[in-house]
Amino acid sequence: MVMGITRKIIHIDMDAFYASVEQRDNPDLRGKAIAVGGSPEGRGGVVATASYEARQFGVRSAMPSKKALQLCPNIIFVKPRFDVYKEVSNRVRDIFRRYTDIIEPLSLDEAYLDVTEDNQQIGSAITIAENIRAAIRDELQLTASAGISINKFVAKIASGMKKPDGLTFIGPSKVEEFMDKLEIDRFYGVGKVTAEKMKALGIFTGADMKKLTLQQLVDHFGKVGNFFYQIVRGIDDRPVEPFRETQSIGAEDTFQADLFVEEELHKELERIAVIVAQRLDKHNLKGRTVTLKIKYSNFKIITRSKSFSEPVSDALVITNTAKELLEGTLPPPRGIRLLGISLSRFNDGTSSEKFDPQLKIEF
Ligand code: DCP
Ligand code: MG
Repeated sequence: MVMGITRKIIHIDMDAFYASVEQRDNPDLRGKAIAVGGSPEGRGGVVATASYEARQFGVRSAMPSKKALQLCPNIIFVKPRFDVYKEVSNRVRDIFRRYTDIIEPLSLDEAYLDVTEDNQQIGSAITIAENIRAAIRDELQLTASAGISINKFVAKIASGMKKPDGLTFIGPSKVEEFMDKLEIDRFYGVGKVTAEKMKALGIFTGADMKKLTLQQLVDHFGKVGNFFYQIVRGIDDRPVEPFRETQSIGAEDTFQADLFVEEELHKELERIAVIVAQRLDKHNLKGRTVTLKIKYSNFKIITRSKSFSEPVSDALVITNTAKELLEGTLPPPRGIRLLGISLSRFNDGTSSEKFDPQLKIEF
């Protein structure tokens, strides 16, 4: 692809993925409020995802099952079947491959596709996205939503706009207006803390952000300020990267007040470990190395790691390892502002799909 050409990027995201697969495979669950994951008594565990019927009651991903049960007393909890989701995910990727080889999966249920030049010379990204959605519906009895635009950032947000079973196209001439109106909470990659900081600065939308100079954005937000500067102007040159290897998966949290007490730190680690375990599940990954990150009140950051001979992904193992790593740093020299846990050194079971550079060159 020659730089400068307007790219055609599609982002596809399956609708209520795990829950839809369960409803597809078990007719008794169709039309019903279901949650995949969590425990039936509402004791412990969190919801991986909920059917759209359950979402009407406010049930959401990552919600404790206890809360889900309160919101929706008739909810049915279903045990996840990750091997089935992985298989469906592979079938969806086979469908993508009919149209392009430039596919970047973000998780089992979503991927970017670059169809600037598609394999069938269809030309229209909208037609390709509709064909893909139809194939997923006809061949897999599932629905997916699509976002189409000139870059990854806009395509990804667009795919969420008409969920479920929707398609949203943001054409080249509409991108800047789209970004102007976009609320910063919906910016992909902007977490709660950053969002609060932006609001305190009077930045609520892309248009607000555009009023800041590059220097101001970098001063306030560091390196990512560069990205913000570009993205509000509709510029996102990140390529769709096929076979990009995930290096690490983790989660971290900045606390309202600095923490000192071991019990409190343990509670936070337990919470963060559950999120990490969920993310690993979602990506079907296990890691050999667990890393604990600690940021102190003076912004000094330290990390401590432990490696296992076998890859791990279990929340309890991650929690205990993180606690053990924390132990070695106690008592804290000063208040702890942030804790993070990540896993790396995966064997992701997809190594057979690993990139063969020779395949890429076509003359
Ligand atoms: N998932 C999870 N834990 C989370 C979020 C997601 O285990 N906190 C899993 C279950 C989802 C799948 O990943 O089915 C895909 O995540 P999405 O965020 O795309 O959510 P869904 O596909 O379930 O719903 P949507 O229709 O909103 O895309
Ligand atoms: Mg989805």
